[in-house]
Amino acid sequence: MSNDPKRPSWVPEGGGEGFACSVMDGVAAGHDGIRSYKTAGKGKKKSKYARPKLTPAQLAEGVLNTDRGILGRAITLVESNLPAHTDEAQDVLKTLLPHTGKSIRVGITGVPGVGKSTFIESLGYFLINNGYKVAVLAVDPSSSKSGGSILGDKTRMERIGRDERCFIRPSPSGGTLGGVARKTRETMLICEAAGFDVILIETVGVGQSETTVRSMSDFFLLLMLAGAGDELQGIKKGIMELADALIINKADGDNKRPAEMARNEYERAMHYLQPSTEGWISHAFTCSAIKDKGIEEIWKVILKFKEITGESGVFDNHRRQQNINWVHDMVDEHLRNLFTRHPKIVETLPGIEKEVADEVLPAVAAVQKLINIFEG
Ligand SMILES: Nc1nc2c(ncn2[C@@H]2O[C@H](COP(=O)(O)OP(=O)(O)OP(=O)(O)O)[C@@H](O)[C@H]2O)c(=O)[nH]1
Ligand SMILES: [Mg+2]
Repeated sequence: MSNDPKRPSWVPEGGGEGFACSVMDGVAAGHDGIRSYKTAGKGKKKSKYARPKLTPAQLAEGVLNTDRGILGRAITLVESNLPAHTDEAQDVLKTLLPHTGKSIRVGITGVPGVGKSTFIESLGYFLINNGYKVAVLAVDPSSSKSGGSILGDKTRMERIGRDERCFIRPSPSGGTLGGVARKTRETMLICEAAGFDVILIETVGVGQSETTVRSMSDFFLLLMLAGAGDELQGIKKGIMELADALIINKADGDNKRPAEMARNEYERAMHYLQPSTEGWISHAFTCSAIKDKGIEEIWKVILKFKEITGESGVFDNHRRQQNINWVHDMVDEHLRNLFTRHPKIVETLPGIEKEVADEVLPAVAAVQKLINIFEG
């Protein structure tokens, strides 16, 4: 062994400077060279790469100037679960609120694989080439488990992914659907304040996220496939009744004719459904997201919707009602959390549940018992 601790074993003794290899001095840090949180800040001066902390006013100003870096930081702040960040995030939002609301918010749903992301990329591409600025968001309550599928889309949405006129934000991972919904809604407001005038929101996974996205969008699109069968597509009448337009995607190649037939069928079926938006009759269309066919027609439908509901006042009323519902939803969620996390409830709930399951205790009496415990 050499006495020189910096000489690797393969360098001959006395190899001197002629060898490019030598072991560098280490840094006081973890195995990856990044200072750990334990050593960080202890007697060392701050890294020159550390970003200066911005005040809520600075963040809001950056968003209003469409500074993409600051836009990302403002969104990260509203996505934070740290209680310390909540007040700051709300300060930012309060400043931005007067600058929000000028976009059209389009929700896009449909079973996995129907082509939502492809459709968003095609519509987004059409829109940026027609002078719009587009923000793409997603609501994926499972993203904390799956890693977020739209994250892959960000690289897949090649035509819009790196364009300045477009901003793509993967679904926040927030645990509960309520948490994800709050974050997406606030992100949407921040994007509007930054000047994005079309917001496209993709639902990921089948389940409750449809109604959540519906509750934050002006126009709700349901994408479907021809010949897949309603049960297979997991489409319930209720979801069709939420839609302002129904689109049969993948109307290309051999699938063109079946898609047209499916469109006719759905068009007939929709006569029997409740309209999703007052004063608007939802229709069925076909498109090929991959071939950019039928996209412009759908955009025209969305503009027509905005015009008609704007004139009748339904558009604004809808948004006002959505804001109110949002408050109620958050109160519900907060109260539910207070209840389910209450130590006495945590302690007694399993026993009471068992009594109800065993039919020893009637459900109503169980509720009364739980509320009495909760109210102490
Ligand atoms: N032939 C054809 N294929 C399409 C069309 N649109 C999407 N696809 C294909 O369908 C597959 C699924 O498309 P995505 O856009 O990822 O579908 P998605 O609905 O976003 O799927 P999830 O995010 O997993 O729910 C991909 O292989 C696309 O290339 C279309 O218009 N025609
Ligand atoms: Mg997708």
